[in-house]
Amino acid sequence: MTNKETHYTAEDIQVLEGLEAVRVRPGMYIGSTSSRGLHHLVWEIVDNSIDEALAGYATTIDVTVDENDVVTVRDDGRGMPVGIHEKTGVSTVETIFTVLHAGGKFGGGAYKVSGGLHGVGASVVNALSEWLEVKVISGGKIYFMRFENGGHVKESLHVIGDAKEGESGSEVRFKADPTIFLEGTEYDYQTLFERFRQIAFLNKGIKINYYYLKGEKKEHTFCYTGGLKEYVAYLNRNKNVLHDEIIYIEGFDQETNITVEIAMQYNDSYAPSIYSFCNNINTVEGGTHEEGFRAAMNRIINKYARDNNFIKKDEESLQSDDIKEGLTAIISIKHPNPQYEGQTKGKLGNAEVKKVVSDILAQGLERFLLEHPSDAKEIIEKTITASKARVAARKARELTRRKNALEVSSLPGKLADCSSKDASISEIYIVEGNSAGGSAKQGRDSTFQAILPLRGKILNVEKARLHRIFDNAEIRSMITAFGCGVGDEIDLSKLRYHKIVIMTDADVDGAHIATLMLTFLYRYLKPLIEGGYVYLAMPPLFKIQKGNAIRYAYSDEECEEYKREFVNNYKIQRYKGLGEMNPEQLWETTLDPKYRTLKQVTIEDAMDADNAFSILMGDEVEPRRNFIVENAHYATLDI
Ligand code: TTJ
Repeated sequence: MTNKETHYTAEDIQVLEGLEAVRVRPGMYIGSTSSRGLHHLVWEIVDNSIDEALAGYATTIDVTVDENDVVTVRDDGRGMPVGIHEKTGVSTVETIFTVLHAGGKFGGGAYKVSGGLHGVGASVVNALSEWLEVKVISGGKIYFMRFENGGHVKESLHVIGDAKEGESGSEVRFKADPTIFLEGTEYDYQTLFERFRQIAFLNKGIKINYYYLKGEKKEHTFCYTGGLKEYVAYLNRNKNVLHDEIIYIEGFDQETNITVEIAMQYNDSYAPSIYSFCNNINTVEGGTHEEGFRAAMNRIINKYARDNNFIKKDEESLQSDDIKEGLTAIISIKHPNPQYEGQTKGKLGNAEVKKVVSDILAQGLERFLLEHPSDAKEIIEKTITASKARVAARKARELTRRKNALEVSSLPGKLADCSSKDASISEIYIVEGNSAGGSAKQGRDSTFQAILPLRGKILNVEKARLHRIFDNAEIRSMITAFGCGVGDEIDLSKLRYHKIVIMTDADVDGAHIATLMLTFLYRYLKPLIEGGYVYLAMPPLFKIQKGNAIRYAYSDEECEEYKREFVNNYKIQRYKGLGEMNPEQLWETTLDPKYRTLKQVTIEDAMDADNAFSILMGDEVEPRRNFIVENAHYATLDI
């Protein structure tokens, strides 16, 4: 009998109530029902195959997204258990897909590594799917089962054929429920690509075949035998590295069952790129593994510098910031029972982790420095240069503070502030150019909108040292206007505006200025981006007018649409710059909360943002040219 729909047992009803709870409050399980939540379904299913690979039983994972938004995930592991589950009385496969939080409990002893932040279980995916099918190959047989309508069993587990000799594995196919995912069920090629690449970097040797069959068919295989070493090489690919050998340290702590893996390499830039992971999840808020990393780095680098006379007895020790400068590092730990805390649950909280990471790193790093004296020399000299720059920067900062204290009002003169003192409703528009600034000042609603016009291009922060950045008048105006401080001293409770809107012309120069601005914010005011306070204004590209009817178009397509609407006898104005708009037009199109479009700037993938910045701002010409050529279609050229 395969069709169970007609008679329910008490247990069935309990199960269905569980899955129904997921459908009533999907956000509680997958964060949101936006595109982000949709992608969560894929992470959730793929995590299971990763676990099987980490347990040593699967080598290859295939992920296919087809024309109809159906996702198939397959691995060559042992196959999910097909026997009857003791507690539920139905097959373990069915249990995995119908009982909330069943994941992990059915495993053969190995802990669930990928869980943690996602870790809500395959049943949640089932609950949010139009239909879901499972295939298991094990013990010489092929098993199949199907669910429909958010997890209702349509066909319970049954044999559909014989397996090939020695073959085993698991396969899940599902179609997300469009009545749940209101932004649609279409997966983004790039989002999946980047996550699969990251998973492959973080788990050396695992092979992920990715097939994206929607539109122009694409496929890609990710497999990195060098793991984190290759990850660091990749992150540094457009930078000048200071030593050829990537520092790589791994260790396992028997007592706590924690695995630690760290790779790092210095480059000649000033910003650190340090990323930490626990169980393959990026811990964006850091935590105890990063604390352990910092402690060991500080101790061992200082010890080596002193032992080898780079720092004299009476000289100051190197600080964390000096040691971080230009360091690209990945810290990846695997923990059997991770605890996350912090605002976005992105901070690892387990106290025991600090010492485990610190001990393993200290030992490995000390050994690396001893065995690679010329690399060690490059590294220590870099950190000493950084410490000298830091002392100079401190002096420069003290200078700016004293200046501010002397002024009657510390707010910059060019700022047209808003009258509201309530930061939660206040906005500041950073506007390129004085003429646009003038229009914005006249067009705005001054109760809650402040305007800060900036002159020309702000300093290229990647190339400049910290102390020079604080000399720059434009940068100082921004910092004082925001009111929240900068760098390590940032205090978001003092932020004077909860919307910081960057408004530049919709041309190549404007895009460049916006990039410079974002670079600065990313490097020195990152919490503002992380907190979702930063936006890009989207001024229209065209005005289409017929008689009294006016339409503003924000893209070429939209312009074509309005042309069709008006048929003939219309006038088109192409805005070359914000300065061409009068105050009323600027208000209507770009400032008025009722009609404007703001694009929120996120650090969805800080690593890629970092890379784009380095390519555009760094010293290397070749990658910059390639980047611009590859992305040239994003720029709107003047007709
Ligand atoms: C657990 O321990 C006994 C042998 O099978 C192990 C297991 O469950 N392996 C496993 C599960 N491999 N792959 C999965 C799996 C794959 C996908 C795509 C989805 C799910 C929910 C599990």
